Amino acid sequence: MEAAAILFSDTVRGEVQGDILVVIIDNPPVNALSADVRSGLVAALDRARGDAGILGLVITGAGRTFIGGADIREFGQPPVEPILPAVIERIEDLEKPTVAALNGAALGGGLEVALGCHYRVASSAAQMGLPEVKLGIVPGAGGTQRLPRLIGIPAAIDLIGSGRSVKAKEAHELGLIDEIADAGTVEAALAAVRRLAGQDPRRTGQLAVPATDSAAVEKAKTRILAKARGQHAPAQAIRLVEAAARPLAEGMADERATFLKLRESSEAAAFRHVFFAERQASKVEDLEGVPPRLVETIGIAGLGLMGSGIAVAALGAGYRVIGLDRDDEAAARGRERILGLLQKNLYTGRIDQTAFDAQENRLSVTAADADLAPCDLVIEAVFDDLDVKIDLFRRLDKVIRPDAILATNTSYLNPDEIAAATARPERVIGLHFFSPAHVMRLLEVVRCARTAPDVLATGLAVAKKLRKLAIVTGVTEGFIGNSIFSAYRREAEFLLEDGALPHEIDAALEDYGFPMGLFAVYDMAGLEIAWARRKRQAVTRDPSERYVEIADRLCEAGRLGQKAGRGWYAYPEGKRQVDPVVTEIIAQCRTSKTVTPRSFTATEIVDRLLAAMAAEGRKLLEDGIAARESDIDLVMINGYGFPAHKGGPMFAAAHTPR
Ligand code: T1G
Repeated sequence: MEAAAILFSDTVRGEVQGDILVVIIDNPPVNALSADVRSGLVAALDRARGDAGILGLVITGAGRTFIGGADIREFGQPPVEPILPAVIERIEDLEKPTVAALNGAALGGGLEVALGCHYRVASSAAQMGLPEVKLGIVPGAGGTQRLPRLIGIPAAIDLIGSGRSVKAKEAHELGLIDEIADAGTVEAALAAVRRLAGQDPRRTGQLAVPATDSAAVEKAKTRILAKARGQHAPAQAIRLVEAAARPLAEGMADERATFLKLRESSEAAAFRHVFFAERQASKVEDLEGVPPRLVETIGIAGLGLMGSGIAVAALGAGYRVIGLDRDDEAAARGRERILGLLQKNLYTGRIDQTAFDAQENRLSVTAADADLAPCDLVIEAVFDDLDVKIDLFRRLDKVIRPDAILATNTSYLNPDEIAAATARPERVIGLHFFSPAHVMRLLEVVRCARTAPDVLATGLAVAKKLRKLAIVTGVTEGFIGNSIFSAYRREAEFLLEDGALPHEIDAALEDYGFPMGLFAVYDMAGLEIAWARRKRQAVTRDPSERYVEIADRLCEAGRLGQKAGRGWYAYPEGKRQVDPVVTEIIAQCRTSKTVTPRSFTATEIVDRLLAAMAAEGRKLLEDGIAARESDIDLVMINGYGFPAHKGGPMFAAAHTPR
């Protein structure tokens, strides 16, 4: 087979294979649809149309990605011709069969290019989706109009409204792709071109939208809107998909106008901030070029809720796991807990039987410290008590290899003190997981006073493999997340004393986009642990510091949260309700401090909470605990329910219109 290379632009080249033109998009790192790619595609299409010797076209991507979408760096700049919808229209209009060979991720504009093709072949590892709502926008190049024509309105609402991506198997079942090609996507696409040659191209834009029953549409809509919490893009995406059964040009014009409008929105700006913040977070000062140590076996000391979650995350990432607990019985219970979580993953289809078996095989548990000797990294997840942790680290320090790493999962203790108890403090790091550890994406990686650079680099490499979002933090009580959370909590209690009621604060927060208000969260988590902490701290508390006693009064009255049937709210028949008794307790506390309550608007409430978080954030930056504002934003979004579409507390406090 002859293969002559043709350059259509700097980032698009072609190879003629027999009588088929294979167009390769080569724009590292993710083949984003920059202006150069778009003009290269147009040149390739012109060539295909004008050359009678060309039977048809295959479009594919170089490297691991098909096309990662529009070039996000071009957002906020004036559009450059040729614009993507026009390029895709040309693909669809071509008289010769055009087949997308999805060698890897086809996202956003990338999937829209594929939708414009006449046939789609994907490798089984390829991932497809329209994640635009996660950037605060709707697809801008026909996604909302072509996708429902292929997979129907309810499925399109689900995919576009949630922004989730699907693997080839699901995409095939939905009708999004025509074929899965395990060996050689391009070869399968070439074969498809040959099969399709001479037939009328199946143009997605000309297909009728499949008829659907309105109940299915309503169900899909309700599910998406329930999670949208104040975002605009999902509702707009749904509106466009629902209206897809009209002439394509009309739908495209509506989509484009909506896309351009949303692109200028504060929601989109916040999401773009989050997108780039995530890419920034992995860039850590002084670590450039520092190679991580090899980690294959992870020890987990303490197999309670947290330890088991960490174990499941580690097994899922391919690590060998050795779990350690107090005695044989506790170790066996830990093993059961871990297997229970794996089983759940199996039932819900997150893993298949083969993966389950492999993960089970990589797990062992023990009650003997010495069995952790083969570990490259040991993560402790025992009770958050300094003496307990120091004792454990001393023991582990003796049994593991000198080059193995010791990590503590403490939330509030000082890891430097734990490190100091070992013979090699430079190998100690903090890995602060969030519960449930196999689900929550955030991982605070704590750089202790003496942590060696390659130990920190290893922490980050392991986090990446665990598919966690790692944020590096210095040592301070509560690290980044709990420091900001404490400031937020303190301010919320000041607000209570000043005149706001718990349900007013919660409503303001939920309206702003938090999944749940602060006081409802307290009730769900239970008030006892924080109460015990406050009692411990009482002796050292500065008496001149403002202290709100309302929570203490509630606890003393046995209002320990939802499990106790009452807390900040009452729970008759399990339903959360405002409780006049709580209102009365709050009123008494105000009177005893001679506070004259005033009322607060929702905006005032949110502004005060944001200001408190931002002030604490600035302190963390000044003290060198956090490296950049955007790291703080990511911690609060991924660990504490701060709405991503507001960009995080630092971004929001800086961008809130006054
Ligand atoms: N534009 C520009 N840069 C991008 C990019 C994009 N779309 N996607 C990734 N990058 C950069 C990223 O910043 C990083 O850079 C590097 O690529 C590697 O990324 C008209 C409007 C494709 C699955 O939302 O999901 O199309 O930090 O570490 O793990 O309707 O990147 O190295 O300098 O994430 O291999 C929709 C987002 C756009 C896709 C690859 N597209 N990207 O994962 O690499 S909107 C997205 C991803 C759109 C149209 C609309 C992933 C990936 P640096 P990475 P990866």
